[in-house]
Amino acid sequence: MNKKLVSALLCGAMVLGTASSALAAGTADGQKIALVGKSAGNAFFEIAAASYKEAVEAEGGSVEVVYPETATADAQIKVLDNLISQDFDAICIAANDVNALQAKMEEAMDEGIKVASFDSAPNPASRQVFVNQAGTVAVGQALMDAVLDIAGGEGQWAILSATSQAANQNAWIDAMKTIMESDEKYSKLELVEVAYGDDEPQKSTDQTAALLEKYPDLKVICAPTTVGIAAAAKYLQDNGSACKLTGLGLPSEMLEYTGADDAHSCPYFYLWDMQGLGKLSAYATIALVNEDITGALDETFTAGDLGDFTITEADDGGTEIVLGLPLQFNAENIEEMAKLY
Ligand code: RAM
Repeated sequence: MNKKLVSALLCGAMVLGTASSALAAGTADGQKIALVGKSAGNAFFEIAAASYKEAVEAEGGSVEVVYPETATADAQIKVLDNLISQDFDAICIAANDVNALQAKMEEAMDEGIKVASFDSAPNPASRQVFVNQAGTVAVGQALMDAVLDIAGGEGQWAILSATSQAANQNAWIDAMKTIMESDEKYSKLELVEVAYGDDEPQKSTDQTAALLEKYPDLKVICAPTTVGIAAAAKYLQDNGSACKLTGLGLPSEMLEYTGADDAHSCPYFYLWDMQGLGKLSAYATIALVNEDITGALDETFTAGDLGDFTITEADDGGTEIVLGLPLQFNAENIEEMAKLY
């Protein structure tokens, strides 16, 4: 069925149904949106989804949050199959693979469903918009400089990633590698391994233990995943390891491990405004459904009280909407930030 028609009918029904009680029109009145995370049980997606839902509902729409059974493309394809057969106006997804979702995403678009993405981008042909929480190079630069600083300018370091196919982690890792090659100041750092904890706490812990065993002189682990960094932080701290940690984490999950002294495994780490990520992704999806934007370069839209955003060029040849800069969390601000997310 033609999704635009359905959406128009739904909008009409909503307006008729609420005309007497609520006269204020929301920009998402009657919109039905599905939000798909990378995997269940990850606080990162729960926090983003809560803000996303709140923003869409405040504008009169509804959101179904769906998680695949595992952090794989196959599991997301099953979810997409199911969603495409229903009457959603839009799907917003954090992709578990850059290319593997393309056929499904194209099928959704052919059905008239708007396709947005956030956090982890499927390739440009698979999406209309991508909300990037922070520029890919900006994240790579922040992490590379943290590794250099924490290692004291030299020595072995390793990456503890999520899944080997994760679009966002792989983009950050590529950015880190390019930055490391680009400046002499990183030349005394040796990246010994990229390990994968699959965004599962136990596997991430096991991978941390294996890295320490394989590389007894390891100075720093960089975990660009909230699940991986929390697992590694606990393992390193519980074992009094001399190896230090940085990466991308949720302040609430890193509170007891963050500090500049030997008692803490992580001197500092990064993330971004999580509530902002949910909200901006929500407004980008709404704008797409309303055809205020199509995802083309230089288009602009208003994301509620976050203000105006412009669609810019992404590193992968597509376009993106960047929320802001990566934020650093350290001994000074961790307590305050842990209250937020
Ligand atoms: C994990 C997920 C997510 C990533 C964060 C930093 O929660 O892999 O995609 O953005 O870490």
